[in-house]
Amino acid sequence: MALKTGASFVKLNAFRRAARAIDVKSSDVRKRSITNIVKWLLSTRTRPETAQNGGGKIAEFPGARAPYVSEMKFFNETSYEPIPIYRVMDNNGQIIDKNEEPNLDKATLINMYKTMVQLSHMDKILYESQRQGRISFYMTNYGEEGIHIGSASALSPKDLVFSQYREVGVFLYRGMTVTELVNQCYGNCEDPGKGRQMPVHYGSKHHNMVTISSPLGTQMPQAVGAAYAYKRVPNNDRCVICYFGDGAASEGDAHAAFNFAATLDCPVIMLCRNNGYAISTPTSEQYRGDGIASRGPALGLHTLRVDGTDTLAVHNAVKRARDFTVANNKPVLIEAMAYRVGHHSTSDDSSAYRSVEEIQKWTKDESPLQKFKLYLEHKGYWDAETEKAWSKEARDTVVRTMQEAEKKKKPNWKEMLEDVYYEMPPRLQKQMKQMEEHLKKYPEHYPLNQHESD
Ligand SMILES: Cc1ncc(C[n+]2csc(CCOP(=O)(O)OP(=O)(O)O)c2C)c(N)n1
Repeated sequence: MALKTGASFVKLNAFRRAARAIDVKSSDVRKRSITNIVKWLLSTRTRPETAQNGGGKIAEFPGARAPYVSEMKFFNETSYEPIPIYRVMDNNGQIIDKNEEPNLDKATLINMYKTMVQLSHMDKILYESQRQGRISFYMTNYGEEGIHIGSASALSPKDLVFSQYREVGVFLYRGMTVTELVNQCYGNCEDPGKGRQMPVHYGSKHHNMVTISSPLGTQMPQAVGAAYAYKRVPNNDRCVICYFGDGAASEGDAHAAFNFAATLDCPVIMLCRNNGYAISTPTSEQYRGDGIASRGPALGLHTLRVDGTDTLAVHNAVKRARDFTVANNKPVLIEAMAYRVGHHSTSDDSSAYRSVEEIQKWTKDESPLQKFKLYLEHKGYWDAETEKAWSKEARDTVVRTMQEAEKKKKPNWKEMLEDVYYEMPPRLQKQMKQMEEHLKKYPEHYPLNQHESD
């Protein structure tokens, strides 16, 4: 590769001339001369200015290898073409280029679509359950189902997932049940987190899904660190995928994660869900460059931008990224473009900062569910009858699960002080004792009958 550069061409010619001269020398002199020439050939970064390449000179500073120019020119976001958006289907679910249609069997395609529908029913019912005061908080995923299912279907179950909070479809596709997810939202005694986290902060060791952290960006350097650990395992065949939003990409941790991933050559897919908003901050106020994707090449990341409303395109992108990252131990950045159709969360009212027309524009033609359904219909795998039957079953599952979750007791209050230390330190034991006495004294103020007891 080094021989492609201008500096190396000059060296190569000089080497040829020297080699001809050496031919006529004694064997001792010849050996010394060859050693010196090889050393010189390998010393590519010793002088800033090294060679002539056409008319311009190539600078070889330790920090940059680039041509010298005498015309001053600043570079900005308009100096480059925008990174194009890869897609496979049009808005009617028709394949644009047959060569790009993924080779997925009927059962897999139907399972993908069913999971998307299940997810949207779960969103609808849990959102309403928060409005009715049954759970404390919820976040919907409308408009981003294609990113969840397209990516999850391209991964191996053994790959490790770090998510933000708006990727529950990935949990569903990897086999977490609606019951497990609803138990977490209700914080009941079957929630593995024992009710200590806010709703939607899922995690599952069994499914290789790291528990979600609220502070934005937390998962990003962690994901890179995990990928670095995988790379050190001989014959590694696993990768890490890290989901994050366009808002989270503005955190300092995002930059640290990208740079570590590139410089440490980590098998990690950094997947940005660019849904246009970070709560009320539109992307026009979030960044001035060409989205998140443009940061990839700048930092040495293999980068692709994909239509996140096209489930097949996301599938292809993540599959190719996975193959690449595992084979080469190099990170990939994928920016999946979509639109956050719902409010940010149950604590938000997006009508304060965007118009109904804007939302309609994205729900009308760009629904990932609709596009995928049309694709399945064209293939003869789905019709109005199957849609109706599955929609009912998916809805009933959530309603039934919610009713069961509600009846389950909350964890024993003592759990709030457990699980941090292997042996509870004296100060926590003291707090536990004080709380016990307090509850004995004022039982009428605490709904203890709703919690599990000792
Ligand atoms: C460090 C930190 N700062 C601020 C917040 C508050 N916060 C929660 S979600 C959010 C928006 C994140 O937007 P984005 O990453 O684009 O994801 P999206 O919600 O759009 O899926 C903000 C600012 C936080 N949780 N953590």
